[in-house]
Amino acid sequence: QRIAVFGLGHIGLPTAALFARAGFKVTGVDINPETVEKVNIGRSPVLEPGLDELVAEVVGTGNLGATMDGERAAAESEVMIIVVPTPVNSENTSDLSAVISAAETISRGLKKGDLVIVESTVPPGACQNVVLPILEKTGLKVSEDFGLAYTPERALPNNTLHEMQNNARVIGGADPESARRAAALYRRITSGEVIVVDDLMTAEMVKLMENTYRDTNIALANELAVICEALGIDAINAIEAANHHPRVNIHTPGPGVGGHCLSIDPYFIVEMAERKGVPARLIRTAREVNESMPLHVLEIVRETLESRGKTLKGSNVGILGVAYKGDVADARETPTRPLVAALLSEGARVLVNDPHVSPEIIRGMGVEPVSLEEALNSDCVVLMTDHTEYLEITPEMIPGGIFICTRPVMDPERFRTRGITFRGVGRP
Ligand code: SAJ
Repeated sequence: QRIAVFGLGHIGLPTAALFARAGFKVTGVDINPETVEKVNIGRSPVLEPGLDELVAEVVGTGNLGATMDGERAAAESEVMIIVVPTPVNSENTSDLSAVISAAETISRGLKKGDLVIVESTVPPGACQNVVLPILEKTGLKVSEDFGLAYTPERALPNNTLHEMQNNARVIGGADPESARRAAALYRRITSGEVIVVDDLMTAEMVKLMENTYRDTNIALANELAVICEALGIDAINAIEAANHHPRVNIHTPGPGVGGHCLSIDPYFIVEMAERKGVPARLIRTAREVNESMPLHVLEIVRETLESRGKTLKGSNVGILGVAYKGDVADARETPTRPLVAALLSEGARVLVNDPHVSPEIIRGMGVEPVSLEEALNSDCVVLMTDHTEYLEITPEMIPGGIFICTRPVMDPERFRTRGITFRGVGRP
């Protein structure tokens, strides 16, 4: 069986490489010529542990190749997998243009007996109402002539290869045969449980429910943290104690929720709910709470500087971390971006450091990247990302005497006993 994977990003490339290692002939399709070129010389354009080695191996055996010619790849394959990005636009509604364009390309190579699988995160109903009509424009009929299935990827960035091979996988089909074929295929790359759900839309919803569960629970933790700050309670210690309850798992407060998934997927549910006249109040409010967190950090910085007789305007503020979470290079939807923008508009001098994120991305925020030492040498140091490198920071490394640690990764007492003003999200 030949497989064509449309989209060679964070999820598509590891998926293609794992199928290639399982013995399939896989063609990776991407619209970016640099991505195609890099994969074809056996290198991974995506930073992900183990992926470079795996791509080298399967390109070496000839089981994986990349191309920009999607129509031909579709014509030469029996299985086509769509793994392209689905961002939200400025009105927080889904932008399915990449999925539509991949489906159109596939339709030009679609044949009787083919199976089309969508992995991209989409609003419920998109496979049935957006992808299927494009494929059926060919005159071929789903279930009779070709199969269609949806299976969301749930691997965690930085642990993608391990999770892809071990996580449970949810599959929904346009019909039982489509689901069965897709399930048989994924059993070749994962030892996790393969769960076939009622239909395409159920599988689409499962993915969105998972990320909405996380986002909403993080919002609860963030709201509790802000309330605790006002009451003079250390929220981190309180949450730790509450989580000893056997049925309680309060999430970790922080500077906001970044990344391409948790901060976007809830909007797909909101969009479809509101179209049906259901308000999705809680989910929308959770987004608002999480999106307000960078400005809450700004207020902590302002208050702390003022308590030391300084103002935001004219102060040097060192920012540690641009990535949306520790030890990744990904800065999509990072809470650091709105914080930096707000600090700049308040007239602060902002010194941004991140050992993982590329200097171009930092320049895109309107600041020059600086060394860790320079960032630490500020009036106020704000830790935004829990990169391993930052865990080595000691009180002596903060000459300005103010440390705002927005992640619960440092012991406040260690800094306070050395005369440092230590604050953070949930730390009064
Ligand atoms: N965060 C908190 N508090 C927490 C947990 C996370 O503030 O208690 C923040 C993180 O710092 C980060 C953001 O939330 O900014 C998201 O981080 P994450 O590590 O929870 O998730 P992602 O976006 O890297 O990956 C998620 C995963 N989904 C779930 O855990 C439900 C992953 O399994 C999915 O495959 C991925 O989204 C995706 O592609 O949807």
